[in-house]
Amino acid sequence: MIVRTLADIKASDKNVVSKGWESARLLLKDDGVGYSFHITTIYAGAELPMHYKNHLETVYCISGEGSIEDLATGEIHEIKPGTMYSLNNHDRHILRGKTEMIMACVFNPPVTGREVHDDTGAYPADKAA
Ligand code: 9YT
Repeated sequence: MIVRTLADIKASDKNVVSKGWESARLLLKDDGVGYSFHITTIYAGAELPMHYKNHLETVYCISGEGSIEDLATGEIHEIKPGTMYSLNNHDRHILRGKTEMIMACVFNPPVTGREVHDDTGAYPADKAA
């Protein structure tokens, strides 16, 4: 069994800080459960173009407000506490934080550690997978 606290992860090198967001990675590939689990903070005013072409990501909004734009359709979905979105088609999107948002995120395959987005908005494929 794995038991961890958000406070401990935030104080460790598993808390990754990037432009417009930071993410406490509570479960990673090495934990061996087949996915990674993160609590991500999207900063107020952040505008984040992303395209996880090597991963599937599902996100649940715990607090805050914002939106996600589906770049394939132009559709914009409001995000508020209780909203879930799943990028089941590796969807290209822009995530916008109207306020600070706290999001629970799952990645399949799991991220391995300290990934941040590349120029295309992706994390690299895990070569060892
Ligand atoms: C919600 C989202 O995609 N945020 C970007 C960071 C990502 N969730 C991560 O690496 O934890």
